[in-house]
Amino acid sequence: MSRLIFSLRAGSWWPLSRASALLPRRDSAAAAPMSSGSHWLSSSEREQLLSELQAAGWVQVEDRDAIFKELHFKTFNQAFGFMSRVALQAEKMDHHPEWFNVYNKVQITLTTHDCGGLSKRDVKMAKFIDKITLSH
Ligand code: H2B
Repeated sequence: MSRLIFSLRAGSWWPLSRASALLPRRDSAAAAPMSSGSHWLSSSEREQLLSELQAAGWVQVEDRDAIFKELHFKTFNQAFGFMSRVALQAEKMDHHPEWFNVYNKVQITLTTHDCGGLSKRDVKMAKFIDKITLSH
């Protein structure tokens, strides 16, 4: 019985939420190149900021314009607590990491999808991540 209720409920909201999720996405995608344009890095900024990030343990991803860092925590709780803080910041910035977590390990890739490469937003997010992991 509970299975039937679940599937009826899922069936009633899922197609609707899919449909409404698609419309605003298309609108904001159209505006994205303009808003992300101001976040591009000049080549001198890029050189300077990348060397700072590399000194802090970020590495450049080989086959795409992105940076990567792997973090280890003592416990899953600490890893997940860290991810929660990053998630709140990501929502605030409207800039979301690509990440993978298993137990106490978190792998993070930062890149800006709207402009197909690294931007000031990735640098800001990387610095935020480094700031909150300093205490670990
Ligand atoms: N996150 C990342 N990493 N890159 C983006 O280009 C991006 C994002 N764009 N989060 C945002 C959301 C965009 O899709 C929304 C519509 O503002």
